[in-house]
Amino acid sequence: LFEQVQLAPPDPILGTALAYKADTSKDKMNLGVGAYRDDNEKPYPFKVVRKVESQIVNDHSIDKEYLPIDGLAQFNAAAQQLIFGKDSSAVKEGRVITSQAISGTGALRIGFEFLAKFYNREVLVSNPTWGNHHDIIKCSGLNFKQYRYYNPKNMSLDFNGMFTDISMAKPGSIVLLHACAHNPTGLDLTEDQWKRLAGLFKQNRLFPFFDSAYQGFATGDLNRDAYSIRLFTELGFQLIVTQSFAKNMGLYSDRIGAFHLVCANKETAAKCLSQLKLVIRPMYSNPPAHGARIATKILTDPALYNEWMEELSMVSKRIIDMRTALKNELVRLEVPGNWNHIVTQIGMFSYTGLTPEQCDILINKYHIYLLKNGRISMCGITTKNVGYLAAAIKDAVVS
Ligand code: PLP
Ligand code: TYF
Repeated sequence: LFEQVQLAPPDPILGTALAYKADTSKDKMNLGVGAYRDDNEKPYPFKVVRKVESQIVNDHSIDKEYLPIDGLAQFNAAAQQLIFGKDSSAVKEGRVITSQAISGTGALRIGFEFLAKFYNREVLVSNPTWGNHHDIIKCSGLNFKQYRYYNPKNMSLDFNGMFTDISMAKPGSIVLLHACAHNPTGLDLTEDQWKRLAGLFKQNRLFPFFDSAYQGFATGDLNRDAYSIRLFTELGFQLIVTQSFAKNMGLYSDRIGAFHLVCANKETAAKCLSQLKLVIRPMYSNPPAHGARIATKILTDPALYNEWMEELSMVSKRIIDMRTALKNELVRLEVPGNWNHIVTQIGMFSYTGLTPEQCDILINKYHIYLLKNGRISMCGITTKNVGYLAAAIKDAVVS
C-alpha cells in the first residue's frame, strides 16, 4: 500500500540533535537545537519547576478530567498578564482572547488556521526566519513572501531593507515578527525602530503577528522583552501573539504555550473565541494539563515567581558569559575576521557568518554540530569546550 512513499529528509534542526547523539567522539559539541545546557553540557530542568511538579503530583485534589478546548482558564489569564503586562488596557477592556496551546508551534498552527479561515491574506516573514514558520504557514493554505532582515556584509539588521520590503506589501497583509531574540540572527529592532515600523503598519493597515518564543532571553527582563507587543497593543492594533514557555521555563517537552488575539472590541473577541474553539476541536480537542498547571503556579505565586526569575537570570547570564568567552578566544587565537557580532547578538543563538563549507568542516572534522546557515546555539558552549570550538573555527576559516 505504501511502497510508493518517499523517504523524507530529517528536520534540519532536530536532525542535528540526532546526528550528535549518534556521534561517539568524546569531543563532540551540540550547537544545533536551541535548548539550554549547563556548564557540564547537561539539560537543565528549572529547580522551581521540579518543586512545583512534586506539589502537583502529591496534590490528590487534582484530577485527570479534560481541560476545556481553550485550556486552563487560570493559565490563560496568567500568560496574558505576562505578555501584555499588568496594566494592559486591551486586556482590561476584554478585547484579548487567549487559548492555551501546544507550545509555541501549536499556537502558530492554530493562529494560521484561524487566519486562513477568517483573514486570508498574504503573509510576510523575515529572511531568514525559524524554518518551521514556512511549513506552518503553508500547511494552513496561506502563502508567504520574505522581507529583508539580515545584512550579511556587516552581519547586522537590515532595517531599511525590512522597512522597504514591508512597505511594498499589499495593504492588509499579515506580517510575522519575532517579538524578541530573533531566531536565527540574534538581531532585534531598537525601540525607535519598532515605533517607526508601527507607523508603517498603521499607514498600510498591516496585521502584526508576533511570535514570542524567547521572552526573558533578549534583555533578561521579561517586561522589556515584551516591548514590541505592548507598543503595538497600546497603539490600538488588532494583532496575534503566540507565546511559548519551552525556553523560559525549560518546559520543552511539556508543550505549554498560548495563543492570543487582540480584537477591536469585546463582542468581536467573544465571537472569535467561539470560532477558535472550532479550529482547535478537530485538531486535538483540548490541550494537556500538566505544563499549564506548572506554569500557572509559577506565574501566580510571588515566591515561586521570584525563584523562577533567579533561575532565568542565571541561565541567560551563562549564555552571555559564553558569548564573551567565545569572542575572547577567537580574538586570542587571531582568527581572521571581526567577531564582535558574537557578543552583540542576543538570545540563545549566534549567527556566526560561517559559510556552509566552513560548517561542514566543523561538523565532519570536529564533531561540532551546528546549522548549515552558520547558526550556533550558545547553550551548547561551556567553559571547558569553548577553546576547542574557537580552534576549530580558526581551522575552518583559514583552510
Ligand atoms: N518560534 C520560534 C522563533 C522558535 O525558535 C521556536 C522554537 O523554539 C518556536 C516558535 C516554538 O517552539 P515550541 O513549539 O517548542 O514552543
Ligand atoms: O530553533 C531552534 O533550535 C528551536 C528548537 O521543530 C526547535 O526553536 C527546533 C525545531 C523544532 C522545534 C523546536
